[in-house]
Amino acid sequence: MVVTGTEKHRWWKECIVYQVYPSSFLDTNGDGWGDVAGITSKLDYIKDLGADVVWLSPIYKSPQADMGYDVADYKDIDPRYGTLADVDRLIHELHKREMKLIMDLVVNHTSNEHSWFSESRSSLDNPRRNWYIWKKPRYNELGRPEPPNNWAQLFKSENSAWTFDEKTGEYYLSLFTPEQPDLNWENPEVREAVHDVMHFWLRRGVSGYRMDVINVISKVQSFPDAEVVLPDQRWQPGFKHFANGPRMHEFLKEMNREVLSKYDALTVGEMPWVREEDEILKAVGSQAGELNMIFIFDIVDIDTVPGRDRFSIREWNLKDLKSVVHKWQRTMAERDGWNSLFIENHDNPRSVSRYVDDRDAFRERGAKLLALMQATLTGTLYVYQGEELGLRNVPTSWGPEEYKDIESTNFWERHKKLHSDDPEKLAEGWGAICRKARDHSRTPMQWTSAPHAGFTRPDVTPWMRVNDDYEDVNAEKQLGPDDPEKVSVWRFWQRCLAHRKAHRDAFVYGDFELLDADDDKVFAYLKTGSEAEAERWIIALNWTGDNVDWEIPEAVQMQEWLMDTVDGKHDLPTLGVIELEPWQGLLGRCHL
Ligand code: ISL
Ligand code: CA
Repeated sequence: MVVTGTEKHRWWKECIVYQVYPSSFLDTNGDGWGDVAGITSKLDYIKDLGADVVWLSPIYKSPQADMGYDVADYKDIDPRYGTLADVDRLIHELHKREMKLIMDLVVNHTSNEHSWFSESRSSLDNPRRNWYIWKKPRYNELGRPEPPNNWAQLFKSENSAWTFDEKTGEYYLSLFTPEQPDLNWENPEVREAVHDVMHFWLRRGVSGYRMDVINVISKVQSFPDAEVVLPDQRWQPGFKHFANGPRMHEFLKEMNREVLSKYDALTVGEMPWVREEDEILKAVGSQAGELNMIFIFDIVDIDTVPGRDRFSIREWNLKDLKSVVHKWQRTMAERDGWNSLFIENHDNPRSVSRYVDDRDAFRERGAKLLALMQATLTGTLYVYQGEELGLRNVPTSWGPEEYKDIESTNFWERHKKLHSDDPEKLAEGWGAICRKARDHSRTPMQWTSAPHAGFTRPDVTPWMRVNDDYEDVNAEKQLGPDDPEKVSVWRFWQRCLAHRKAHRDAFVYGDFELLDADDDKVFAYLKTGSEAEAERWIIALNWTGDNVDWEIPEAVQMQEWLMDTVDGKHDLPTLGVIELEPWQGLLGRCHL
């Protein structure tokens, strides 16, 4: 059953969201950091691609312990990115282009340099003491103070998730890093302060929020010890006691009632560490009164060992991917929910390196294959900066000093300590960083073949090194004249997005039918609209580097093939077997 009626057509379902990672987008004042003015100067680039909403990773005042996901003032902009006036100008320029801005709402925690936390930690009886989660120590047999439970810190698992504060002799909860103290959402004053921040930006012209780890705002209040699942470690993953906790839905409903219901806003909640359908539908069901949609991690966690951290490696195959896509395309349709579609963001390696083959011979076809899949699935589509160019991971030749992300540096420091005498184990850990570090998607955007890819001035050193392939892989090269014999990744993305919009009934809203779930080489599916003159489309993706014979299902009445990840014109059969080239993806129109 596909969602029908007035609920069906909403702007936040049909829009294409382009995620900008501000520090790496474009530096216009020569300090080596991307800035808001740089984003404003590139709005036509984003608009011409076919995107209509820009999601900014945090630009608020921040000491940058976690690249701005540690906010020190929710109502002001960090000077490295510019000023509030720059944001007002960005909003104005977006609106002029009938585009919208959504901000990154990071309210599970603040920076330890936020004035709220400075006050809270100043004394046991400070009025803001209860804005954060403070606990008395437990004492061990030697009478030494210890953290109140055994939860591991998410970005440094050899440490406790609790940080001891000498001044008041108590611990505060800091799930991610000590510089990111968790707010106490049990306290209505905290929730009110968050609602006030949300109103502030919505009144300023922002059109919604991506909500950072919004599913960990409610913790089990007894703060119990986590089950020991890593016997060789002192601290244990505590997800069971804070992911989708007891009052999360209550807090989200209150947020919707107090703020979001007063605006026509796009809301997408980031919900790592949750898999259960029922739990997810409680947040995104159209009648839930919570969020429009969430980021589900089944695709970006496909190569991670369940329950382990990002640097654990699980080998995956095409059938895994097909079943995940099938599951959520069907579930959201049948249970009146709504999907977000993404396979790349600032927390993940580049999709062309992760899911297809980024070697020169195949990089462009692979990137186009990923574009064709995403642009034809039901849900709201998110494109991450550089994904539209087919940017790849940094080369394995780069040394550890090029990796800037706290999660990568913490992991590598620990891995070296644990395995410095075991070259094989050491190499395994380094291999995990080369495959999955968040840094891969944080290198500066590649605009031109000029020094630093035109991200900053030639005489300036960017905060992070530009990928070595920028002379070949950059926007300027891909925006050249439209050559049917050599369609760039950017051009192909532009066509996919135009097609998605022109046929939204089938692509944005349509019914998904998987063809041949057991085929481990070709990912083929049908998309069918539900309106009058509904259309049916077939998508066939050769997810291998080999030639593969693929038979068009008899039941499918082909009309014509319209898009092809392989350049040039081919008279492809509309009946029987097609020999698909490596990474060849096709989009065809069928009779109903
Ligand atoms: O990198 C991860 C842990 O392996 C991701 O799971 C990530 O930490 C998680 O999805 C939460 O991400 C969000 O919150 C973090 C911040 O570092 C990420 O950049 C943000 O997207 C803490 O604010
Ligand atoms: Ca700058």
